[in-house]
Amino acid sequence: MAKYTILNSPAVPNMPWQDRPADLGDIPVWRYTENPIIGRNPVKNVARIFNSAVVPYEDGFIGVFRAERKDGIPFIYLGRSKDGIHWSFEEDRINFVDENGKTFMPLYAYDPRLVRIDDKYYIIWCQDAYGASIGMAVTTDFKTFTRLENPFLPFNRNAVMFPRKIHGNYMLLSRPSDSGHTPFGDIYVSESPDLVYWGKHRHVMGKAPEWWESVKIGAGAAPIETSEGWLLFYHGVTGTCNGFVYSIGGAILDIDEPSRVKYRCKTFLLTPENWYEERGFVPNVCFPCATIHDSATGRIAVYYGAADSYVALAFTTLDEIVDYIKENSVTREDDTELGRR
Ligand code: BMA
Repeated sequence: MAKYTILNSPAVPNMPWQDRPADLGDIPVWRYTENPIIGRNPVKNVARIFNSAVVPYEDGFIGVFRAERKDGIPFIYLGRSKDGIHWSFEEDRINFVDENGKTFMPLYAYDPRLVRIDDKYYIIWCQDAYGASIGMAVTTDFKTFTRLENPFLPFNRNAVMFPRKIHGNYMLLSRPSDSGHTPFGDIYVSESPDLVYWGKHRHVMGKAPEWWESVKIGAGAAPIETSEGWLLFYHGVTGTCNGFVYSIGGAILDIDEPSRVKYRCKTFLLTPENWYEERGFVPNVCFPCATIHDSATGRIAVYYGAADSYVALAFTTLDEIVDYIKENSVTREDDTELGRR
């Protein structure tokens, strides 16, 4: 019998999956043995795909992919897959349009997240808005992608939408930043009745004294609604003499007031260890952007960018990850308070 349950989310019996290896030891997340699932030069004119997001769609999966083109500029490409592991990509970047159907492209677009709310799919990414900030678009058919108003002023990154409204409002996590490689950063949540006006900004959680997340943190995958609260996979960054190291962390947020952190794992869940995480365009990066999860079994697949060069996959189950986060949890006042000052 499962201890915990995934709420308001379908069964996805065809999701990618491998069982926990017998010799894994005290580690709550295990890598797909055939990682990386997307290698170099995956599409014409694209050098690398990484930091990308996927959802179940029709009888398979669909995703929005950060594609670094051969001129070095990132855009978002659409990909489709039957099994969530082998992906085929459209040859051209997604053509975003404005409310009149006219092409309206950002100067660049990266780190997309993808979330379904009712029958609409929202793409949220980082782009230029006279400085690095957040772009958003909506689609119902993955053919027409209509831009929405940019939710925030610059500078901001790592915006991640909740998969349902809370207090009747859409909820968006984000990480206010600077225009460069940002040496600071906490996660905030903002709400909107209409996806145009955003407010009620609350602090969710900050960088922590634990060294692996002592420089900055940022939301990763869209939160998973569970019987224990919103399960959030995020990234935590430490600084070394050779630059930043990005690891995957886990927290559980209050279901009605997600600015309150119920549990926060003091250890990372996954940190760069394998060649595709340690070696690449930017070494030592594990950057989660999506999960696929099956409410029937509690299985969770985490999609993460590796070394700004590849897409990789790791697995866990709801029971294992929630117990691990709880057993290793430390929360401080700025985590558990409402986040309003
Ligand atoms: C962050 C973002 C990510 C990237 C990471 C490591 O600032 O730009 O896209 O994966 O740096 O380079």
